[in-house]
Amino acid sequence: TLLEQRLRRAIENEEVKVHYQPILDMDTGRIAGFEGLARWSDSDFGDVPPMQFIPIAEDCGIISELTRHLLAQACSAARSWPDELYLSFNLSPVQLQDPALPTQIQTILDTAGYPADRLVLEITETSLVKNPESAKRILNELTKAGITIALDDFGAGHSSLSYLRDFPIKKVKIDKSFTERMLTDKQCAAIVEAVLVLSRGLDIDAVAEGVEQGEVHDALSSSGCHYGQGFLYAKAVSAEAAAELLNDQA
Ligand code: G
Ligand code: G
Ligand code: MN
Ligand code: NA
Repeated sequence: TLLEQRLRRAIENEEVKVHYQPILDMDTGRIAGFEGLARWSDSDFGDVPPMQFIPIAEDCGIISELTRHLLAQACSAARSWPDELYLSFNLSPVQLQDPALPTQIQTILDTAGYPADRLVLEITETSLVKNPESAKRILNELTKAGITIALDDFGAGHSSLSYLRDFPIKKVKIDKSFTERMLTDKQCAAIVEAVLVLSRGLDIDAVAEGVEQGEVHDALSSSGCHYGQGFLYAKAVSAEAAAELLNDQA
C-alpha cells in the first residue's frame, strides 16, 4: 500500500521520531524515567498515530527493523539523562518470537553506550500467549543481560496471574482503562487496589498509566502506588523538550 511505502521511506530518512513521556515517582514528584513512543508525521498524510502505523509495520514485516532503529535513537538520547533515570520501550508481540532479539538489543546498547540496567522493555500479555516457551527463553536472556521486563496494559489483555510468576517480570503497568475510571467505577477501583497488593507481594513495581486528574493521583498515591504516567504530568515530548524537563527539576 501507499502508506506502507511511505513508512519504509520515512524509516530510511529518519523521519520516524521517538518522543518521551515522563514516568513520575509519585512520592517525590520527580521523573523516574521516560517511555519512548514512536511518532511519525508524513508530508501528505500528516501525523500518523502509532496505533495505525505500528500494525502496518507488523503486517509488512518491518517491525523489527523499525524497533531497532527507534531503540537506537532512544538509547542515544537517554545516554545524556542522569544515571538514575531509565528508558522504557515497547516491544511488539512478534519480536518475542525472534531468538535473535537479545543479541540485537545488546548490539544497540553497546553502540549507543547505554547501560542494560537502565533499559525497561514493555511487553503485553498477548505476546506471551502464542508461544510461551520461546517468549520465556528470550525474556530470561534479556533479564540475564540486566534488562528489566515490564508487563504493559496490565489487566486489559489475556490476564493470567501465573505470568507474573512464570516470566521474569519486574514491573506492571496498570492499564489506563482502570485508572481512568477508578474514581467513578467501584470495580475498576477494586482491580487497581488488587493489582497494587499483588505487585507488592510479588516485589514487582507498579506504574499507573493514564493519570489525568489530581484526584486520581491522590487516590493512587494513598493506595501505595509509587509510579504514575499520564497527561496530568506530561504528554510525550521531543528529546530536546525531555532534556529541558530534566533541567528544570535538577
Ligand atoms: O503514543 P500513543 O498513545 O499514541 O501509542 C499508541 C500505541 O502505540 C500504544 O499502545 C503504544 O504502546 C504503541 N506504540 C507507540 N510507540 C511504539 C513503538 O515504538 N513500538 C511499539 N511496538 N509500539 C508502540
Ligand atoms: O499501550 P501503551 O501503554 O504503550 O500506550 C501508551 C499510550 O498512552 C501512549 O500513546 C500515550 O500517548 C497514551 N497516554 C499516555 N498518558 C495518557 C493519559 O493520561 N491519557 C490517555 N488517554 N492516554 C495517555
Ligand atoms: Mn507502553
Ligand atoms: Na499501556
